[in-house]
Amino acid sequence: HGLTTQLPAALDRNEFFIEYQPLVHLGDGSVHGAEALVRWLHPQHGVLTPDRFIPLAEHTGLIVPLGRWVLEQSVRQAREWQERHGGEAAAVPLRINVNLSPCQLTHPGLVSDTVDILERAGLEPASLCLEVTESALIGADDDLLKPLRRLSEMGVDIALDDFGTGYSNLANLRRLPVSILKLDRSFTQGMQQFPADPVDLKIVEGIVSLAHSLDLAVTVEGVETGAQAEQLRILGCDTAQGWYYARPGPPDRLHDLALVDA
Ligand code: G
Ligand code: G
Ligand code: MN
Ligand code: NA
Repeated sequence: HGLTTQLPAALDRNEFFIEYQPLVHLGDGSVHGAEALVRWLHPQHGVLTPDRFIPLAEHTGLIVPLGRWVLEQSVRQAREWQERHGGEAAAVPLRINVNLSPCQLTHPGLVSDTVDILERAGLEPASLCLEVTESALIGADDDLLKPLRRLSEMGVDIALDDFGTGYSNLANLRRLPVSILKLDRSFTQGMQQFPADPVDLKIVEGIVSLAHSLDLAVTVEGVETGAQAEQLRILGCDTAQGWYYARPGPPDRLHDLALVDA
């Protein structure tokens, strides 16, 4: 594959960049933080989204240095937002969510790299959330969970991404070092009409109630309309992300959004 062989040079030449999509509190719409989403500005093909190259990077192992680069950029960006907002003086510092591939989980440098990156940027661990897909943790043994547990003990939040699309048994949640469920976009799609499909409502209601009883916060993805936001808010979801609030964009846009409701 052409793109696969071009990946290492692309990292050297700085062809990757990060867009940030805001996460908001469903209660009042205020900005909570942002998710970092990597893109590749390819010299011939233009902007490529992660579905085009993350699987290739995972296959070749380049995801480890690429993921470290994404983490470092995003953590520095979060620190910069916080400083422009008054740093630790801000009531609630803006947070940053970064996606982790399964290969990064098994890489022995994960914990030390993360600690290093946070320290060098001067960002509190509690301002970082690492997103791991539900499928990456299905059947995870203790060796796989150990680094996540260490990060969680340091104060880093771990979110279970695309929740509801895997086959994980809900009782299994208790043994995962996870503090946030990111409800998959497919559930949000079921809230498109008002009132929403009663079965979808029951399912989301059940997930939210289980999550809260286990002290997990619930983030919803793919919110595209006000009706979806309102129904998910009534169901007790905590934070949301989607085109209704903002598409992924450059870092300064998040700063502007956060200032508007500050
Ligand atoms: O909006 P977008 O097409 O960027 O996101 C597609 C998917 O790519 C997301 O679901 C996300 O999980 C994944 N993704 C985006 N950025 C990264 C990244 O830096 N690392 C990894 N591993 N996955 C990412
Ligand atoms: O990590 P994850 O796969 O959840 O990344 C989020 C993905 O969802 C990205 O590809 C992002 O561009 C996309 N996305 C974000 N908001 C919306 C939305 O409101 N609707 C849809 N259809 N996709 C969205
Ligand atoms: Mn994600
Ligand atoms: Na997701």
